[in-house]
Amino acid sequence: MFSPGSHPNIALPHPTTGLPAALDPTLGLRGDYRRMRADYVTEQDWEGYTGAEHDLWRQLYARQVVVAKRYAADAFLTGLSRLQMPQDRVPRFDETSDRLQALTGWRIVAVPGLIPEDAFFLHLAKRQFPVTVWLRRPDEIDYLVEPDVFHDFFGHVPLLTQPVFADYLQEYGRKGQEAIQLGTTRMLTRLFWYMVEFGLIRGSDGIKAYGAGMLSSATETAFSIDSRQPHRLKFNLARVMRTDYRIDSFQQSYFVIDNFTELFEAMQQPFAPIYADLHGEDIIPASGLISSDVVLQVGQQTLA
Ligand code: HBI
Ligand code: FE
Repeated sequence: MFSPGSHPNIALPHPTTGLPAALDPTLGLRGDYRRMRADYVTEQDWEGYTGAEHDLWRQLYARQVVVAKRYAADAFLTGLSRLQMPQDRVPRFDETSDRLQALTGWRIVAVPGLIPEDAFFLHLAKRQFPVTVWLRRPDEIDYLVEPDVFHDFFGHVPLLTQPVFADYLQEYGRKGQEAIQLGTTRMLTRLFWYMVEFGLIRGSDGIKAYGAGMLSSATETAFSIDSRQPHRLKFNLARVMRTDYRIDSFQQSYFVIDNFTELFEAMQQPFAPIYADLHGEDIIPASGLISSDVVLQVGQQTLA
């Protein structure tokens, strides 16, 4: 079972066809991929959302804002208020895009759902964040296998108001094409997983959550901060790049940054030498520890 709010990694080739999942019709991705441009951008069609969908957004927002107030990084909460994200209806992307653009130069682009990695990286490199247009069904309020508009919008967009994080994510996108050429996208994807979807940051009163995967989930945010089960380790770029992850349960390790500058600076170095160094190294299991780890909390790992 996927953790609520999180999403699977589409970089994994399909076991039988070898195609990336987003290109593999047998996987039956949700979303309408017929009316879009070559770069996967589509229309949001805001008028097409039903009253029931706006109501579901309201319920999701009300629940997550309580979680966020208690557990989210200040930058996330500041972003939420700066964007004036609607609480009682699905947001119109254009409205929020204009506010976001004024703050950090990022815009939101509407996409049908999961898109291939090369397209995803290209958007990030252009300071465009792809946001899925469809909303989960009411019976999926706690359980979701692909990112929807609530995960993408509520989870990801607030931090794009944070200038350093915004620059970090653009540089991440820029490094995507090189990774594809070098065949190292798995390493880059792990960085996205742990440091965009499930990142923790030290705050003035303890560790806080900033990752979109946890902050769009009703239950993983509290788990990531309060539970004694997962490891909490100091962020180290090469270490993250060789750490396996689970898409079907809560994380077994979380990486903690001191501030977004730390992340941005790690992103400024050339990655090719790091990929080369990591080439022969073993993948570390999601619950693993290695001698060079700076361990903030050893997890009991009773979930595993
Ligand atoms: N597409 N719409 C969408 N949203 C994502 O988060 C996403 C994607 N395609 C690829 C992808 N994520 C990942 O493989 C990242 O790790 C890069
Ligand atoms: Fe996401």
